[in-house]
Amino acid sequence: MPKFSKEKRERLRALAEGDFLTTKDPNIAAFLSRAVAEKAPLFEDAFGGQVTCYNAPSSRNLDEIDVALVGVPFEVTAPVRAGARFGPRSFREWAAYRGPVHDTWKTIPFELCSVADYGDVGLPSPHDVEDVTETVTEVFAGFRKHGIAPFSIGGVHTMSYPILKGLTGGEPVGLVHIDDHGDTARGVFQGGEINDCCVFLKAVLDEAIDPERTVQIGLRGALSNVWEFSEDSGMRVIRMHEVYDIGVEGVIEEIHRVVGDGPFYFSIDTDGIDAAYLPGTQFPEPFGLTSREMLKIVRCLRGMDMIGADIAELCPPYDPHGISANFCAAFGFEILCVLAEAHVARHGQRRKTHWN
Ligand SMILES: [Mn+2]
Repeated sequence: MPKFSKEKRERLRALAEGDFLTTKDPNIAAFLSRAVAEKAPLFEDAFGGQVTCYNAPSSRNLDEIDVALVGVPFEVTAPVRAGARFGPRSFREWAAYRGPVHDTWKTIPFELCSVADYGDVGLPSPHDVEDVTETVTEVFAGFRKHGIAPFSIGGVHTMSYPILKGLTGGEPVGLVHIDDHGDTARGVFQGGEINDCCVFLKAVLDEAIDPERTVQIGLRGALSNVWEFSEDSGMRVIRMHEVYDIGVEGVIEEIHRVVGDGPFYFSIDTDGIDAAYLPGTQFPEPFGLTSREMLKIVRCLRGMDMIGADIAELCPPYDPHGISANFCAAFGFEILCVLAEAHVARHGQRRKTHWN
């Protein structure tokens, strides 16, 4: 083979000039030089130092936060496998490798909003379900008061009830809910009034969510018969067998039709995802959504008025290789981008994240 021509060699060498963070995208370049100047721990020291969600700065000053990344180590009421209390810790570890720029949209949440890792909600009586519920409600009522959009990592799904109660203050919002279970069971379960199976029934009765602006996606398997309240109250329930029939495009159409332009919350139970993609969950089920279907669903929420989100039931003791936490962290970055864009659209202004 002949050697490259002089012209070709020079062109290729010119393209290779610059350093590791060089980019011709002016927005990304501006962000990166600011991040370097502020010593943001985004690209270095991935295996040491302080670990925060997406390397966001730590803060509990509610006046200076637009989007809060919050751990909720809520374990009491776990019906099957134990260990969801370690979810936030595992999530943070994997989230350190995700972001800061969306690979397709080029969204940089840190340029849009003041994003902070709030840390974990402190639970002084972690085995007392009423105390835990009250504590979580109060923290999220504080976020509401300050116009903060929270993205929470559980913890069992029971947490979404006090989160919604505090965050909405009884002004109902829509809900996009991905789950193997409907979480709308009536009555007492395993001896508890507040339990992992009645989360969204209680949220409806507290007027935190409007069932007629709610879509539940992925229901299947065990306990399928106990979610009658969902359909009876007017929720759009897309059971897994219907997802097979209408495809993810059909699911997306239904989300847009039912939730519309108004404010809504996004809640993901990790057991909604097929156990092959996400084994580390409190009660795994086969025949669920694939990781690619999940990606299409979260990306369809862009431009909608998402006021908060959570990922529940990540269970690290059953996730020895980090597959599940890695999924949650990558999926969570998609959520963070949607939340940051929605926050800017709602408030009509931007506020950058600063590391110093
Ligand atoms: Mn659930």
